[in-house]
Amino acid sequence: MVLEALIFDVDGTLADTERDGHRLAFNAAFCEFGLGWDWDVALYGKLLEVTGGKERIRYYVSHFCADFVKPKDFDDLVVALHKAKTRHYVELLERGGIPLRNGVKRLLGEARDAGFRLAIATTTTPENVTALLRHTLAGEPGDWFEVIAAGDIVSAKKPAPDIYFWALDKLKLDADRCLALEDSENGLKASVGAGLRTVVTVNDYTLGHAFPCAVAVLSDLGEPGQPFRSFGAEAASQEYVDLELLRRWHAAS
Ligand code: XBP
Ligand code: MG
Repeated sequence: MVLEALIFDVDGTLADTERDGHRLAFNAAFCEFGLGWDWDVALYGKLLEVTGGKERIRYYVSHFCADFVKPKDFDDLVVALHKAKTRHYVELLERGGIPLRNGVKRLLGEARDAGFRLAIATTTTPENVTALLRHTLAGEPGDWFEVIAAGDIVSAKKPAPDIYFWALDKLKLDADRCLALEDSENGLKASVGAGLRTVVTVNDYTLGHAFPCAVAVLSDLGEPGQPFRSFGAEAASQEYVDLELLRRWHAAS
């Protein structure tokens, strides 16, 4: 089957956004609301088990915040907190706070030039995706990505496959003509659950995750002179991921 489209996760895959991006924005929102909550780097790693910012706040309150007495309007508080968090996060991106990961810009350029169709499937809020892409790629996000599937457009977030099914539906493509790029166990469960062959590029938070069904597990996409490390038997002969390598992995799996 011919490979026609690449579907990218955002957080951890396009850019290392969690530790020094989302985490800081959550903390800034908690501070603004006078809550005295502080998510340090290690705690945030545990909280990442739950995808979605609003869902993560609720998980924190129920599992790590025994003393907190929920106000009657707790649901509204979560929504307001998350809105403030999104504002802080977008401001951080607008200050150029987070670059794309190694090899991402190169591969996106190569794919676009070759006429590949590009899509995004992410749990994060749409404004966050727009801000990241506007500040890291030339032009508008829509010049790069034909479909942007993000946030609450599906109610079941990753590891549920729904966001990938949504993207595939908009692309009007079968899963076997696409390849997904992910960074986490939850992300891989979602993409594989939608029938997608998936390449994983890990980061500090996801290095220890299990990736049983990935077609390749790599440190990053690599660049000429900055080779990726492979955590499987895949293509150690090549130092960076290009379309040719993706086609090969796609055909072999
Ligand atoms: C991303 C997430 C998101 C972000 C925060 O997961 O889990 O929750 O951390 O985004 P994935 P929001 O990379 O698997 O899509 O606060 O905007 O929800
Ligand atoms: Mg991710």
